[in-house]
Amino acid sequence: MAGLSTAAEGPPDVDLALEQHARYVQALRERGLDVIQLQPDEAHPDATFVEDTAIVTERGAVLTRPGAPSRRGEVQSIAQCLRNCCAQRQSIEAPGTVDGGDICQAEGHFLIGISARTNEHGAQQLTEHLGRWGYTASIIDIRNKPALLHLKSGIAYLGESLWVADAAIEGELRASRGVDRASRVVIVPPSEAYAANCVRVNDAVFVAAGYPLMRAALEDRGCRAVEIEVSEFRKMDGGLSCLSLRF
Ligand code: CIR
Repeated sequence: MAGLSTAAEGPPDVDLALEQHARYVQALRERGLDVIQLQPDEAHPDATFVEDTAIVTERGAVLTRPGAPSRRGEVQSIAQCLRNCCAQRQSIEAPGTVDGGDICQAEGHFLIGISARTNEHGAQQLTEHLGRWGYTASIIDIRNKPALLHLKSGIAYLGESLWVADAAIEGELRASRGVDRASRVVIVPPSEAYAANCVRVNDAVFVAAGYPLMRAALEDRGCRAVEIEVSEFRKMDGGLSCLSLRF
C-alpha cells in the first residue's frame, strides 16, 4: 500500500488488512446496519478511509475536498454512491479543504477541527451548508497538537452526553459550544491514545482491540464495548471511524 502515513510502524500486511476489514463490516452488520461496500480503488491507496470524503447527516450530505491532494480523487466514487442515499448534496469548493475525520457530530451540533487537513475556508463552507439544514457548528483548532491527525483522532461522541477525549484536547472540548455542563467525558489514558477513535454503533461502542484500559473505562460508563482489530489500518494513521460513513 502506498497511502499516506506518519506512523512509522512499517507497511501494513495487506491480507491481514483485508481480513480485518471484512470483520469490521461483519461487526457493523451484526449491530443492525446495512453496509454498502465500494469496489477497491487502485488509484487511491487511502480510499478505504471513506469517512474523510463526506459528511453525511439525516438532512443531507456534504462532499469534502480532502486536504491531501492525493486523496481528492476519492470523492467522485463516494459522490456517485451517495446520489442514491441522500437527496440533498453539497460540496466543499477550493480553496476550502475538509477531511471528514475532522468533523464530530454531537446531536444537532458539529465540532469542526481546523487541522493540517481542514482549513478555515472549508470550515466556513461546511458551517454554512450545515446551517441551511438547521445544524449548528463550532471550531476546535488542533494545529498545535501534531499527535492528532484529525479531530476525531482525539475525541469521540458516544451519545447521551458521553464523550471520549485524549487528555491533550479535553480542555478545548469542554470549552466548546455543543458540549454542555452535564456532559461526561472519558479521558483516554495516554498509553492508549490511539483508542480515542471509538465509534457508537447502535447499542454498542466499537473500540480498537488491544486497549484494555479504554475498554474498561467504557464499560464502567455502561457501554457495551466491542473490540475490533485494526492494527493494519493504524499503520496508515487510520482508525475505526475512518473506515465507514455511518448514517
Ligand atoms: C491519511 O493520511 O489521509 C490516511 N492515511 C489516513 C486517514 C485516516 N482518516 C481518518 O482518521 N478519518
